[in-house]
Amino acid sequence: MIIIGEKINGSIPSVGQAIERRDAEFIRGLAKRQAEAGADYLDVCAGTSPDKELDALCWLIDLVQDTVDIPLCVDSPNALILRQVLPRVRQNGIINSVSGEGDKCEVIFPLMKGNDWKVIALTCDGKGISSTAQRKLEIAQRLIGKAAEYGIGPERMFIDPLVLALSAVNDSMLSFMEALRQIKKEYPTVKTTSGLSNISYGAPYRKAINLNFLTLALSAGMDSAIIDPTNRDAYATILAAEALLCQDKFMRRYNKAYRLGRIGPVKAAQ
Ligand code: THG
Repeated sequence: MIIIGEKINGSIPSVGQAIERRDAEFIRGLAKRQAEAGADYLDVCAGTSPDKELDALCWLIDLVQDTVDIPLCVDSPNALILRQVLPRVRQNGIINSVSGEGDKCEVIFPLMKGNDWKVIALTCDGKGISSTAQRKLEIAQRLIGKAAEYGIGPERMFIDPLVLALSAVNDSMLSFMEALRQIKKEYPTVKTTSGLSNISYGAPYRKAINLNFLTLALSAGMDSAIIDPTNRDAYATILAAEALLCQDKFMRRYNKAYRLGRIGPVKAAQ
């Protein structure tokens, strides 16, 4: 599982405040802890009002890449902002995101020519968020087709089938899983991803929903997740599910994570 660390996101209140007062040490701490916990990419999202976003995102990008050596997943709802910040990113990572909405693809895909930047593509368009597996697949097909026109292969794309809240849509998980299966069947080299919090929105004891979401999504072919890698339960759930699904030969990674103290009970300080 490719882990995208979610913590550097201004929509988390404590992080939003740290960004507002340009508290570099706070953000550096988030970057270091997520890197140590095993993140493959770090999501960076300013989550501020549009007039402040460009400055805040530039500050975050410079700071995080001066602190850790792992690639970024640059997250903005605004394709024009993504285009403006990309030149200052030193290590090619993931652009988060494009979708079938407006001219996002036309702004982003040309930036991916002749390099190995990857992109997250959300399965929504001008008609809104797709709720059936069929619609999710159709939008994915359209986005993958459009990327191909710019010479971008499916192996550089992470499809995010946008899971809806279970409290609002009864079969949300089933259509999400069905979409994952169909997308992976049609495009074996494409990657799939998702955030973790939408599924449990509006439900009590969200942790139980979130952790089971991870297991079920992994079994349906999800390759990546945008999560908090310092959340030991989430990390252990991923490693356990991978071992159970025969994606971890001789449980090597599970055992190693335990030995390193990344999963399992926290040992008391000596
Ligand atoms: N898809 C894509 N990008 C995304 C999302 C997605 N970017 C933003 C979001 N969804 C993913 N990022 C977050 C960041 C923080 C939280 C949820 C989603 C969050 N964090 C709590 C906190 O830090 O306090 C709880 C963390 C925990 O569970 O341990 O709520 O869906 N492409």
